[in-house]
Amino acid sequence: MRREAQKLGFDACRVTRPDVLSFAPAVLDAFVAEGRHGDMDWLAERRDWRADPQKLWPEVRSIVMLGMSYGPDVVAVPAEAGNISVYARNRDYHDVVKGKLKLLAGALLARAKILGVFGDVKVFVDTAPVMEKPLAAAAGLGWQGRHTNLVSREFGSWLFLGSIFTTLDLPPDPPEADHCGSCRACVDACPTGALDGGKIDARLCVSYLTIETKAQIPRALRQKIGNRIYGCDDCLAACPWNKFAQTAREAKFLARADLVAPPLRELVALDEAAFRQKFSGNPVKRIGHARFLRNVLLAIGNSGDPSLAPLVEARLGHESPLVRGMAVWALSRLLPRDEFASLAARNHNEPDPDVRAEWGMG
Ligand code: B12
Ligand code: SF4
Ligand code: SF4
Repeated sequence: MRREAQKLGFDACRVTRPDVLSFAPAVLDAFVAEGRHGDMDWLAERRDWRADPQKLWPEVRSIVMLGMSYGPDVVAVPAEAGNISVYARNRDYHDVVKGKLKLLAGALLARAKILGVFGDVKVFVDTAPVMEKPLAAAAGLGWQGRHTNLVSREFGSWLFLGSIFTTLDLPPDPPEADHCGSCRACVDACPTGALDGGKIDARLCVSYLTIETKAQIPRALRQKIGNRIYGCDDCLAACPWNKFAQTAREAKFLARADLVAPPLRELVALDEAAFRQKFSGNPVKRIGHARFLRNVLLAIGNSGDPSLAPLVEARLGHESPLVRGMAVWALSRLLPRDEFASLAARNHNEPDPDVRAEWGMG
């Protein structure tokens, strides 16, 4: 199976049992009770399935955990451009990994059949309530670092995870030991202080703020987000184990040239159709045009470039209050105080209370 996995493009393939998450119910409950999941209600729901693969699928006997490297050749992006996180600079990994998981699962069943054993499979890549990181750690793909993601001695922090649940009895592999030692580089690198010793508060994480939340981004965090318009890599990039990482083998994960440092002035001008076309097959499309504009306007507000103000003003009439509100905030940062005040006076009939507050209208 490992040879087949390697041929399909997986970089790591190991097996664990479905009963290895005994600690997970308490951890998940605490995570949700503390509100660390923010508005990701889907994390609070079906916690029993997430914490126990046998509740998700009672027939499961073994779990094959797969890792696929998306090691970048460039991480840093110039401050005047939009920063799309490494994982989202080309094709959506859900599509790429899932296709390969299905092929590998088919090969696994075919091999078993030759030996006279019949089984069943289900494949997941962040498509069901499955705790992929602790399962991967139990299978020995790596360990959960202080940034909470799986770190591998061979691939650093740049591994996508996926799983094959099967009714077949496969011999499990031993787990990997924790190799963080006294390092805290990821915790210190986080721009918003979202990490505390192996735990994350998603509400503070730039990835959550720019990808998951459908709400407005809190004012107190906006400057810290800088030019990040989709996700964040700071904690992953800080990890010393990345020195062993290689550039992704899968061409669909190599960065598209136009997505490495896209100029903010081009992004803010995209209309809905152009947005859909540019991000077709790419993860960014998942947040939709309005939230994308919210993020781009935030980055423009942090750009210090007043020549972008007219493009921002053009968004004051957008139908979404998320966009209008962030446009107001960006203008408050780019325009001289008197110009901003006279613009506010001209927009006195803004209907949304949150956007009125951004104008300082109370
Ligand atoms: C929800 C989610 C998010 C949320 C929350 C992140 C999080 N850490 O949970 C947000 C939107 C913030 C997010 C961001 C990112 N994500 Co995400 N995300 C997920 C998802 C869907 C579920 C994760 C989950 O179960 N969280 C719930 C918490 C409770 O789990 P946990 O962090 O593992 O908690 C453990 C520890 O904190 C610890 N712990 C906590 N409290 C306590 C207390 C005690 C007593 C003990 C012992 C332990 C303990 O134990 C917990 C369980 O093991 C997974 C896919 C999946 N289905 O698993 C992808 C996944 C984790 N994400 C992934 C990626 C790539 C990212 C980003 C890098 C994307 C980006 N560039 O922007 C960032 C990284 C941010 C970060 N530092 O985590 C990858 C990670 C791959 C890897 N190598 O690990 C995954 C696995 C998707 C995939 N299939 O590849 N993500
Ligand atoms: S992804 Fe960014 S904001 Fe989120 S925990 Fe990592 S460094 Fe912090
Ligand atoms: S940066 Fe350091 S603490 Fe964080 S995951 Fe990597 S080795 Fe562990």
